Amino acid sequence: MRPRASGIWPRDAPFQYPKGVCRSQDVSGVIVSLDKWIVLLGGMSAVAWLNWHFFAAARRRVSARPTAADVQEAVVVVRGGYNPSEIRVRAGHPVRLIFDRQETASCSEEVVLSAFGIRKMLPANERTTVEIAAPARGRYDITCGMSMLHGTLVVE
Ligand SMILES: [Cu+2]
Repeated sequence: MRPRASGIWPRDAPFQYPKGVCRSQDVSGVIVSLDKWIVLLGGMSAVAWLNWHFFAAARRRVSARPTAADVQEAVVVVRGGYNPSEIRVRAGHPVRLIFDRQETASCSEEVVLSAFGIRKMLPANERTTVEIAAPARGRYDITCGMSMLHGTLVVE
């Protein structure tokens, strides 16, 4: 029989773990925590992926390929921006930029390379070629007519 009224464990006291028992061994608690971790990690990777998709991927750069005629050619997809947004070419050699406009949004209907005096309409869902004879070294802006979309032609 249990000793009564010892004063150590009054009947009305709330339940307490005996000393020395680690509460983290409570299995149901661990399972709930794991669930929360999975949800949290899933959410975090979704956010990370979105950031990568919209920011890092949008900043992809590319070097123009020289063709047989020594023309450095690059295709730039125009859809909510310029992709790649940075095109690298060698100075002193002709450059051909092929703008592949895959949208009808009016913002991108015109492309401007002001440093070369180029301003050209890009018909929707068509490829439009812009040629630059022999650019000098430098970084040149590629923008839409309203200067909202931005790309860079890097000549080195
Ligand atoms: Cu625009």
